[in-house]
Amino acid sequence: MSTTPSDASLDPTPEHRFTFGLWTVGNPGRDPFGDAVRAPLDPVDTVRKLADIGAWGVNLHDNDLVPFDASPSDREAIVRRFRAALDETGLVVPMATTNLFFHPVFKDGAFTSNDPAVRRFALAKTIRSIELGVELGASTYVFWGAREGSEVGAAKSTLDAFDRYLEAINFLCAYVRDRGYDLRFALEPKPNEPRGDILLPTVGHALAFIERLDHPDMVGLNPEVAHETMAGLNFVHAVAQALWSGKLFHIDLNGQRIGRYDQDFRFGQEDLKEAFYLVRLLEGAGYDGPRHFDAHPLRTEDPEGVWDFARGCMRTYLLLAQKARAFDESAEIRAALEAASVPQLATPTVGPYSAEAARALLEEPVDLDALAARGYANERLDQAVVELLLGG
Ligand code: GLT
Ligand code: MN
Ligand code: MN
Repeated sequence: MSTTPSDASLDPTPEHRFTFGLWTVGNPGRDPFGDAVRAPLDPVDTVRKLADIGAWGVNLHDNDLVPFDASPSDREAIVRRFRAALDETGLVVPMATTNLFFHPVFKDGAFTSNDPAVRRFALAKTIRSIELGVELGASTYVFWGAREGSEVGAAKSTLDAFDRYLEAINFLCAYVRDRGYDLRFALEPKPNEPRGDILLPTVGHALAFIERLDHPDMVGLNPEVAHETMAGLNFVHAVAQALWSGKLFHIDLNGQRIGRYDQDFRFGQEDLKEAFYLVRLLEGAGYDGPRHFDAHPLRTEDPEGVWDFARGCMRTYLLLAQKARAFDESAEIRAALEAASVPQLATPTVGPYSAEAARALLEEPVDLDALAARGYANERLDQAVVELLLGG
């Protein structure tokens, strides 16, 4: 399959549903040890530039657009100007979220701070931010529990914290229903950073939490490559379980090496094979939500490098989608999958329970020696995948 730069199928278009956060391309490169290396971007310029390079949408925290201390009239002027840029370019805002982590007031948590006044403020801030998101057309609202955690075990009753977390999400679900908004919530797990330990650290924890809510149907997941990888977990498995549970409401794509700080690299910068399996899963399962890049340009980049970064995220996704199609069309891969018995897993093992079915199982002759001795040809299959990816 041709992958030359002029290949039109590698040009991002709004149909690909690629989105970036204002905070992603706008990241000035500040880190715990060093200052900003790039000037802040004007959100209106970001919208124009994203539309220009073929993105579909832009996502935001309330304070990416409206400063924390803006007056109501400032807010109105800022939103009007941003809205005009969206109208002018056709860019959409599919997702919005609240910044519940930057201001010092959230140092002990937002929905799970020990101080009820902080918790009430966090809810009020989220309600105002939901209003902003709805005004801009968002249909997904993300909750990343950055500060919902601890460093000192004795400093927080974890059981109480879960009660307060549940109370907050229930209250906000009820608010959205009361207002009649067409908005779903997506929880974004992360194991640590900025807290030493964060509640709902993985996709699995979040899936279990959702089942305890008053309106579990309204709430799903926003898994992020970097976050599951930081926990040492298999991101493709996590996304598959979210999909299988009907809970993949959104996804944060980026790159991450295991065992490091939250790197938020360009999509595909690390572990290309896992990135390939991820794209294949999303495309094959007919996931139709945004392909959101929650990543930062490297701190080494000047303003031009920012857009190399953004174009790179989208191009790598499209290249991997092309490889996923090649995978499905390859006779060699198909034969290797057969040899590994992959298609057989789609066959029910025993079907629904009946006493006869159980009896038949117990009476069934089984050649354990043959089953124990058989191979599953995984070496052949993985090498075929490597060769497909390397173009061999
Ligand atoms: C922050 C974080 C991301 C979250 C964003 C949403 S903010 O950049 O690192 O993973 O998705 O709050
Ligand atoms: Mn994220
Ligand atoms: Mn991250």
